[in-house]
Formats: sequence, structure tokens, C-alpha cells
Amino acid sequence: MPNNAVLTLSWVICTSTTLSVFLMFAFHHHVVWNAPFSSASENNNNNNLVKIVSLIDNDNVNNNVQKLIEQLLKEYYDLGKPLLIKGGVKHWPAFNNWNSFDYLLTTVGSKTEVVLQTDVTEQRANPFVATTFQAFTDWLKKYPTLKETTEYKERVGATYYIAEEFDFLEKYSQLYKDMINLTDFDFFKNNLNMVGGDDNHTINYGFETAFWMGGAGAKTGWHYDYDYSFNVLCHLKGEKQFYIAKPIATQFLYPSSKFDPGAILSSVNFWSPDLEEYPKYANIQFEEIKLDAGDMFFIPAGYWHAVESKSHSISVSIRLMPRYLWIVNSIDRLWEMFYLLGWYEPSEGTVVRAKTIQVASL
Ligand SMILES: O=C(O)CCC(=O)C(=O)O
Repeated sequence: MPNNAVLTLSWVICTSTTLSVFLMFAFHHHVVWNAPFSSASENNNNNNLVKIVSLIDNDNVNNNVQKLIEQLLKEYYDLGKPLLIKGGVKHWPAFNNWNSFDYLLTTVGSKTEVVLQTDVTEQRANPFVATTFQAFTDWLKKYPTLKETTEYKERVGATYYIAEEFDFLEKYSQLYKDMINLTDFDFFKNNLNMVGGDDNHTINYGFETAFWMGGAGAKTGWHYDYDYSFNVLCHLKGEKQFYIAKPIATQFLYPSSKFDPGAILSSVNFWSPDLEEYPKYANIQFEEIKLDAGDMFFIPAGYWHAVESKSHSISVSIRLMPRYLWIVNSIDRLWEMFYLLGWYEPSEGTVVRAKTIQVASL
């Protein structure tokens, strides 16, 4: 090839690669900060923020219930609005099975290591402890109520929470079976061409799941998720209080640059807001939603939420995202990998855990 042609080809390749990378980062920035597929343009009228539908009196543990759930989720997914289905996961075997510590200990294994969040990681420094599943369940049994965990927190400074453990369920096939193969959500995977975090469908049926198990007083701070446009919290044990605000509440929530792959965190701690530092927070409007065991809660992307367990609690998040968001999200995964390799230090910290403190008992 003549020299000129080689030069021109190299120039074209370099320019188009640089442009593609630039466009990718610009698109990533737009999606992360605006969650554009959510109903972010709505006005600030907070009436009926969450639609509540009750299936509690519906004893039909059969396909009709599943069809109804699928239709409801589809409708609210299209509207981009939160939906609480009371009793939506009561037909899962997990609803009964996971009530028993013995069952969980046998399935997960008493010596299995679990990593526990100890504080509102989204807004504070993030100490994590690692211990055995046995030690964690012993702690839950010893401190079963909010009164007892509050006293413990005052004394020791911690409340323990297995929070958003992505690969937890995949390791225990029986726990997956207790969720009746996630057929309530098949529509989203098959008809909307959405993907979970992992393509190994034989283990996880093509869904991404996150496992949450904590003591009374376990908390998740103000944040919104931009990536999972399909995010359903299936609440299986205990009581949880959700605080949820429309995307437009961003103006009152002081988004921080603390790094959380897939999410934007607020600088404001729901449980101790500093109104001198964050005065606009005084104007926020949010709704409180109580989740009982057996409830299913659809949280559209872009909606701010904070969560508090009022008793010992267990939930599973079922999540999917459109294929293009998976590509956008891979930039976050790359940064996460760089952080874990020590090549990137987020200026305002991160919720990604790099270190844990090993303890034999809690
Ligand atoms: O249940 C929790 O503590 C948090 C749930 C949550 O933030 C989510 O599913 O996005």
C-alpha cells in the first residue's frame, strides 16, 4: 500500500475510535445523570406517587395470579411509575421456607462466609465485616426487634445487613427453586429483549438478582438506579419502610459523586439530614410505603428511594435492563474493576467494598 493510503487509513481509524469513545462517555454521562427513560419530566405533584394493588385475598396459587402480576408490571413499566403489589410473592415457596433459620442454614451452610454492611453506606464511610452465616443468624436471633438492635447500635455502632449481594442466590440452587423459576417476569426477558447482569442462563435464568437480609434498623440511603429499568423488590420476610421520591426531587437531594456502579447517591442522609449544608432538602416531597412480607414493589429507574428494615427482613431484587443500557453500564463496571485493582480512586469515595474486617462473632 502506498504511504499516503496507510496514513489516511490510520487517521480514519484513530479519529473514528476517538469519536466513538467520546460519544460513549457523553451518552453514559447523559444516562447516569438524567435517567432519560424514566418519567423525569413529570411535574412536582406528589399525589398517588405509588399505585397499590392488593392480591392478598386472592388465594389462587396458579397461573392466573402470575398472568395478573405480569400484566400489572407491564402496564406500570410502560408508564414508568412505581407499583406495589400487596401479596405479589405470597405464592413463592420462599415466602414460607425462608422464615426458618434452620432451613436457610441448611441451604446456605453454617460456615459460609457472608459480608455485612454496618451503616448507611450510601452516605457514610463504609466499614464492612465478614463472618459466618451461622454467626450472622445467631446475631439476628439474639437481637430480634428494633428496640434491641437500636440498643446494640448505640453500644457497638453497627447494624448488620447483607445488602445487594449480586451472586449470593446463584450459589444455592434451592434458593432459586424457592422463587419458582421467576416465571412472573419471563415476559420482560423474552418479549422486550432485556438482559440480566450475567449471560449464564442455566444458573440464573437470565435475570440479575440481589439478595438483602438484615436486622431491624438496617438501612439503605437515598439513591436512584439509572441502569435497571426493570427493578422489582420481592419482599419475603419482615417489614420494610420505603421512602420514595420522583426523579424531579433531584433538585432537593444534592447528588454526590460518590461512586456506586449503576446508581447516583444523594449527599443527604435520610436519618440525619444536615439542613444547614443542604437547605433545599427541606422542600423535598416523598411518599412512605410499608412493605409487608409477601409484597412485590416495582421501582422504575430514576426514582429516588431510601429504605429501612423495621424488623429482621429478607428481600430479593429481580432486575433486567435493555441491552443498550448494559453497554452503557459496562463503563461503570470498568471503573469498578480499576478501583479494585487500585488504578482509580474515586474523589468522593465509593460504596464498592475493597476491604472487610473478619470477625468470628458479632
Ligand atoms: O431494600 C433495600 O434496602 C434497598 C433496595 C433498593 O435500593 C433497590 O432494590 O434498588
